[in-house]
This record gives sequence, C-alpha cells and structure tokens, in this order.
Amino acid sequence: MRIVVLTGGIGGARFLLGVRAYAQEVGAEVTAVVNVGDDLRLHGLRVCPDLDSVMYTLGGGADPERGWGRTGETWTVKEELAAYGAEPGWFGLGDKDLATHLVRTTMLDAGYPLHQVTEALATRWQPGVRLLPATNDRLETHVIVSARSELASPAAAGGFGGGQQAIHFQEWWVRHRAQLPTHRFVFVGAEAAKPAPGVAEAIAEADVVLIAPSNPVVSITPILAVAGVREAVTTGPAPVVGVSPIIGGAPVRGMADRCLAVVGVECSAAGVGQLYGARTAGGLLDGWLVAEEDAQTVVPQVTVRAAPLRMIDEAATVAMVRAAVEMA
Ligand code: FO1
Repeated sequence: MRIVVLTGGIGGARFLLGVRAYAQEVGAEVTAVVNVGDDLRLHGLRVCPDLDSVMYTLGGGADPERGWGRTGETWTVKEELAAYGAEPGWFGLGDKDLATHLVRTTMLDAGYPLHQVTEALATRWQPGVRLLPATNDRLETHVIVSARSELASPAAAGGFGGGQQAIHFQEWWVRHRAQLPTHRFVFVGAEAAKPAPGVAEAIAEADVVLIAPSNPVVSITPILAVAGVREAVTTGPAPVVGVSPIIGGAPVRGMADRCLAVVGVECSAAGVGQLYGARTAGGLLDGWLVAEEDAQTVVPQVTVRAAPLRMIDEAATVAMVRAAVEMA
C-alpha cells in the first residue's frame, strides 16, 4: 500500500509518527508532502520550519516541549546576534538547528533543488518516510494586516492601499501571535509554482491520500495553492480522507481558530470539512474523520466518521491513522 500525507506544522509532524508506525505494521510506503509557505530567509540562511519539524520529529531529534527545533538546544549564536542588535530578535535559531540551515543553504546555493537537499538532510535523520517539499519554487505565505507604523516591514509587498500592509507569516505568527487586525493570506509565488519532482507522481500512484490534522489555512492551503498538487489530489484515483484538526470547536493545538476567523470559516469540524469540500463537488475530500465529540458533523457529499482524535501517544495516533485508512 502507498500512503501520501499532506502535512505541515507540529500537529502534522506528530500525526506522521502514527502514519509511520501504521505503515510498518501493514508494510506500506509513506510519502509526506510538506508545506513550504512558512519558509524564510534569515541571516542569509534558508529556514524550512515544517520540513524540519517533520524531519526532527520522525528522526527523534525534536524538542517535545517547544514543539519546534532540536532537543538539548543551545542559543549562543542567538545571544551573539542580540548583542549586535541584529534583527529580527523575535525569531530564534538554535545552535544545533543552525547547522541544518547552513547545510541546506550551502546546497541550495550550489544549485541543488530543495527536494534533493531535503533528501540529503534526511539521510542523517532516517525519518522512515519519504519527505517532499510541496514545491521547489518560491512560495511564501504573507499576511495582509492593517498598517501599523511599528511593524517591522511596512508595506513590504506594497500596493495594498487602504491602510493595509503585507508581513511574512512568521512575523504574524511568532512576533504578533496572530493578534493583529488581519484581512487575508497571500501565497506569494503560488501561481507560478510547480509541484516538486515526485509529488504529483506519488499522489497519482497512491492508494490513499491523507490530509493531516494540520492548520487548514496556513499549512494545508499553501500546499494546495500549487495548482499541480491540487489537481493531482482532486482528480487522482486515490480516495482522500482528511483528519479534523478541530475538536469540539477548538484547535487541538496552535492558532487555527485565528486563521479560520480570517478566512471567515467557523472553527468546527464541519467548518473545516466544508472549507476542504467534497471531491465530487470540485473539493478535496471523500472522507472526513472527526472526533467523537463531533460525531454529528455533516459535510455535504462527504462520508463522515468519528474516532478518538487526540494524539496523546503513538498508539492513539496509530488508531487514528487506521480509522482514516479504513474509511478510504
Ligand atoms: N516559533 C516561535 O514561536 N518562536 C521562534 O523563535 C521560532 C523559531 C523557529 C526556528 C526554526 C524553526 O524551524 C521553527 C521556529 N519556530 C519558532 C516555529 C515556527 O515559527 C512555527 O511554529 C511554524 O512555522 C508553524 O508551523
């Protein structure tokens, strides 16, 4: 069996721990198609938070409390940068994590595409699943907020008028904790971006496509903003089953509620299910797995089932994955 998972963020990385264990049980191959909209260039380095979250989590090197970055991290470089007054002070790269960005950037600057660089980095971590960026092309999530003079990058993308300005997703998420008056998200570069080599092929050859319980707005939507990825999922032969990141009207972790409010979608299993939509109606889903608390959820033309959806340990996560695959 071949399983493809669309994923991003820490919830997605933890879900993949269950997918990998399930795949080992049943002898399946797993390809994770990972969001790159959170990526940024910082101090000359390419940082890929979602690819790294998956790689470190599956490789046993992720800090379980922080959720991002490495275990046993030290912060000497961050402190030295702060001593120079180097901006941005609100985004911290740990010393161990920096090594990843140095190797990645060196390889990218030498001309290797991101999917090959990701494969090279993963030889150290042996994640046990194939990791693919959604695209090798530039795709960056920006957030259009009400203009405020104290923001670091006023009118970064220009041309929004009406007192609006664009800031990078990380500035919105980390610096402002998603608390700014926000108008919309823009996936810069998405129109021109092509799926990374292997992505469309993996989806076309899959027996099941799973949508991880990741943030639907800023983790899954940017993956699907790559036209070739969306088309492969919506028209491919494999059934598509999503797992709800919302339980009883609240996100399991993170700030999905704030992101959903920006796009005018109710923070509920039904709201996210309808945002994804039925494959039979041009959307994504054949099946939608919701928490037992949300068993009454209805998404038109989508099969809905309920199961325990809290990823309290690997066994619970494997059970979720099994329920999703059985729906398919
Ligand atoms: N999140 C924070 O809240 N503060 C940070 O300083 C921070 C640094 C950071 C560095 C590397 C990395 O891979 C992730 C990092 N994150 C940090 C997490 C990241 O901002 C987000 O949680 C994800 O992009 C959302 O999935």
